Amino acid sequence: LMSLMLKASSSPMPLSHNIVPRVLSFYHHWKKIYGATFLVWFGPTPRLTVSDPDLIREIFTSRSEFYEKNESHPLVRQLEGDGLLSLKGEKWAHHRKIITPTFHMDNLKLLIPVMGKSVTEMLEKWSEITESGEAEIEVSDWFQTLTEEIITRTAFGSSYEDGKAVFRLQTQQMVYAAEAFRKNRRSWKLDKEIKKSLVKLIEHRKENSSGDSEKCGKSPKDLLGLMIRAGSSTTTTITVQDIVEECKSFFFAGKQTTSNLLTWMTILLAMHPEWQRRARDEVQQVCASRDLPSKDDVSKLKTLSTIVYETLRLYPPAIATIRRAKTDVDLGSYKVPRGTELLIPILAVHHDPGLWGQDACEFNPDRFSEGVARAAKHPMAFIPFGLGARTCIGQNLAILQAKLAMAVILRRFEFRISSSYQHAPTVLMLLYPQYGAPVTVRRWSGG
Ligand code: MNH
Repeated sequence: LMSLMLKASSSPMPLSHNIVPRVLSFYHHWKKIYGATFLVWFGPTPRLTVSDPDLIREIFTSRSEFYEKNESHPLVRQLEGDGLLSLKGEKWAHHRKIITPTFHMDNLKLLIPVMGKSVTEMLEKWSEITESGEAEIEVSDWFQTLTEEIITRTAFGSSYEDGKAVFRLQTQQMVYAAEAFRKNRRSWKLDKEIKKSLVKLIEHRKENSSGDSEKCGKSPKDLLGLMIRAGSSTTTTITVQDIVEECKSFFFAGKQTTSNLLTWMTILLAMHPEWQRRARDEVQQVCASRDLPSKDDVSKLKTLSTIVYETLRLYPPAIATIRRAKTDVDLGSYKVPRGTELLIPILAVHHDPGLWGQDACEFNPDRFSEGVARAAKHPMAFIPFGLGARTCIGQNLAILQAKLAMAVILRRFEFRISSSYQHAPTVLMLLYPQYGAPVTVRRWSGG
């Protein structure tokens, strides 16, 4: 390992803060020697890195019954809660079934006005800032506020105000945890407070739940409502504690991921003005005089879709995921002993020239013009949300949100990358720009 690291660090590539080429150079180096699947000892645990898409398919879908999720680091587990992200077996299946309706497109589309309102409010503030021309803003901060708003709505629906207060605490908890990965007493203390507040919120909603039953068909199904209803039916068992954990899980999984997507998308469009123009032209044409794109408009924004996908390919917020072999199992021609961890290096698969061609590291949304399945040489080469039964439950929400927000932004603003921007994708759980995303915006009013 040491010699590989030295070799990589003395490569002609300038040593930058950009971890992407560094991760990729290790990966390509090992792959050249050992092939697409190789073993790395991760402390005491043998961990197989699997980047062959045929084997990825086995793990995620065709033979997924032989694999399970691994346990997160205790601090991550505390942040993410014992919810969908980390549950296993029957309890996972039970919760997944209850929560799935939250993410049906018919339900999500009811959120469009809410999303539109949040984006519009954000842009009104941008308008004030750019009153006298252009202004530099830190887009990742703005997008976090935006995605927090949406995730709070999808989780808590009519209990939005109380939910917002709890999620504000959870944001603080993440800051504490990130600041002091080892000395995290404050994070544990706050965890108690968050859970206490959630219990109170849930009890309150239960008492007042007659008003938001399924009868009022127009109000979106939120996680909380669905879980409370499931918990009070006679055939299912969901405790208040379970609901608490799912709320935490939701926020953890849904806020930063989507704001990172929006942030990378903005960076890429700021650096590729020709694509920004193409996307804006499309929005103008599709939305015509409608200020807020409708659900149908959103699905017609094809160029914008390819931009979202290409962003997720180059900068997948989750750069890897891990499974563990539940029993001794054959993986392709490998005999994998029980307990082995399998790392699926999403970032590396997304940059593999064998799958994506020699321009694998370049931004070219056109590669998605024939759809996601045909963008690469293998349909399993694009896996920003994982695959199979445990694929991301929030992917439609994330994509809808990203397209809607960007469509509204493009109609009112143009932007370029600030001269103070330093390209440094780095990982702290997720892939994010280490020195932020300063972008210079100015109002756009037709061209
Ligand atoms: Mn999401 C699982 C990435 C947005 C809620 N998410 C996953 C997985 C990936 C992922 C990868 C699968 C992990 C694995 O197989 O080990 N998620 C993303 C990305 C975005 C995202 C890249 C945005 C961009 N996720 C969201 C949003 C929500 C959400 C938004 C919720 C509102 N994700 C989840 C949940 C799971 C998950 C819940 C776990 C699902 C399960 O295991 O049943």
